[in-house]
Amino acid sequence: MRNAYVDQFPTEARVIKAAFWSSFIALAIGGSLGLVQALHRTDVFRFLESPDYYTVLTAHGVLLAISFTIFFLVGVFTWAVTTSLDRGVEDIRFTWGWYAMMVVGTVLVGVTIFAGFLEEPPVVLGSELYADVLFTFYAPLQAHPFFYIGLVLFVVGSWLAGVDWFRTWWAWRSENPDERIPLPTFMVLTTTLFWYICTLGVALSILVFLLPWSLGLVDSVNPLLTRTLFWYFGHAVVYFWLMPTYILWYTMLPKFSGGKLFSDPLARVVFVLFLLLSTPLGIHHQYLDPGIAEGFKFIAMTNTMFLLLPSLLTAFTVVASMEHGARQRGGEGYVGWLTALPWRDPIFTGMALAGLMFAAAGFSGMINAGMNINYLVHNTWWVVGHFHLTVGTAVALTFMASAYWFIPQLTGKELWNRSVALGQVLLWFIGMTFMSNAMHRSGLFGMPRRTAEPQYQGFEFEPAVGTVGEINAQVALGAVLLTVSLALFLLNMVMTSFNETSDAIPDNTFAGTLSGPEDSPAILDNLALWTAIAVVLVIFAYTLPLASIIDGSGLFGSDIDGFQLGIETGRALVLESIREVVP
Ligand code: HAS
Ligand code: CU
Repeated sequence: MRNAYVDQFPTEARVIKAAFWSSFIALAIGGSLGLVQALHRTDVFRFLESPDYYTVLTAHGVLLAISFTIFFLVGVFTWAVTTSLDRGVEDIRFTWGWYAMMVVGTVLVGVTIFAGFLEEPPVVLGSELYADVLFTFYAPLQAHPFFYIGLVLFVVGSWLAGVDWFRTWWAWRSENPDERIPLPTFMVLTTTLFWYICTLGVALSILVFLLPWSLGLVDSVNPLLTRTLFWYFGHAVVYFWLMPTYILWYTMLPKFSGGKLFSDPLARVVFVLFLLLSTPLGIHHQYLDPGIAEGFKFIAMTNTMFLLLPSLLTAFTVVASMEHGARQRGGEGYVGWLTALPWRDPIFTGMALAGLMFAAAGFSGMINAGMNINYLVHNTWWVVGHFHLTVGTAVALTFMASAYWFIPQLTGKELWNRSVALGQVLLWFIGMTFMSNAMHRSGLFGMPRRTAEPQYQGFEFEPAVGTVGEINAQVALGAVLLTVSLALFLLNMVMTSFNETSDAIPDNTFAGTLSGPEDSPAILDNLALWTAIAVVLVIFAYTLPLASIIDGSGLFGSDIDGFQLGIETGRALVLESIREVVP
């Protein structure tokens, strides 16, 4: 008898499938735009006017970093909760409701951004419809109100999704009062809790400042305040993308490796640490911002270094679980076991390569996080290299690899072509190796990010090894390989949906554990306690910086010129110091 997800939960499977397809559409459009901009700024092939570059970059960032990731993860979370509690959602209409809200939000944001390509964007609500504010959308850049309204709908939709997962768990708990929270649900709930904490910042920023400002209700805003509120959310959001990846690495990858999860208690500790520390460190994105005292930046750096711990624990636990799998499959030796892993399986290989790249990404993250060394890499292509390894590979490649498992679970149809899938994940790994390596290298030599014309001010970027031409060629080559990989992924998804229903779909089960929940101290499941501590940490980390920003230039500030001047001066100083290093 078949025991795929769709057989257990046919109605939930439909919502999850819809969320996945929304995510794939965002991936298709956002990914294609990535190729356009890589070729444009490396000067390999240009068909855009340079101002349109920023519209493309905004669409690329928003569609991939916000829509692709979050649509996919709400699907993963719904699957994880319902499967591990073995019960459906409380009210499927509510589930469709939050999904629909997220779709309407995305469409509104998308239409607003894409209207920017028109010669004369239509005037709606008294202003031109466009939004080339990039995915970080803080002031002084301003978008059309629709952009902000769309974002609000999307975020509120995700909040309601959280309510849905909590309701399912509450219902389960009332019937199973003495049982431990199953690990996958525990992971979803802790993640949802920090998502609530961090999105408060962005909600405040949009509803109190950016939206009224773009509607013309207030004349000015305090750019540093909106930046700080954005980064209050903007670091935690990266862990919102990462946690579904970790859920898959902890609860599925050991099984795909042929083994069991090394430790359930350690996994719980990791997720508690993310709940505690994901938010009070956003200022590490603002080391170069004038107007925030060094001491606050130092606190953010310290918290960031502490937050390396759960990822290092993850590296240990997940690799130990893989090793256990390999040894079950007959693997031997200190490293020889690696060859016993199922490398022909695209699901396993995609996730393992994503993990491997994340190890490199962790190192570039540690460099970003150092206050002093950040001055060298901030606002350069290094950072872009960093996040293409993190969200662009650890997360995106894990999602794609897992889709090869999920789509059969959700449709009851077998994957169209496993060899194409294997080629696809390998191609992503190779393409990203070229692209991100070249980005990191050029970033070290001051190659700026977020510009269509990297050679501005006549500044020449000469890497220590190789030439700018060679770096550009590697980025362009990488981008082409990634695009081919993306096309192969989408092809496999589309063709799978045309397949016949099959009886050969594996059962919908999680990996077993070597050390299970019975070994976890009960206090780990005390969500109220951890949430309270998380809130206290946020209050400690943010009250004084926010108070001093408001004190310095007002709640609705008017000192935009001063802020711009600060940024310009900072940039000039950095360029000067780079010139000293690179004669
Ligand atoms: Fe970051 C900038 C610091 C992780 C995303 N980051 C960004 C931006 C993005 C981003 C999008 O401190 C740019 C934002 C913008 O537009 O300006 N980041 C860190 C640190 C970590 C980190 C310390 N980042 C992420 C993750 C992201 C992400 C995760 C997305 C998903 N990042 C920064 C800083 C900046 C920054 C500064 C600002 C830079 C600036 O100046 O603008 C850490 O969380 C990383 C910890 C990771 C590890 C690695 C552990 C290894 C594991 C692999 C296990 C292996 C397996 C497979 C499973 C310590 C878990 C083994 C395979 C076998 C075959 C055996
Ligand atoms: Cu960060």
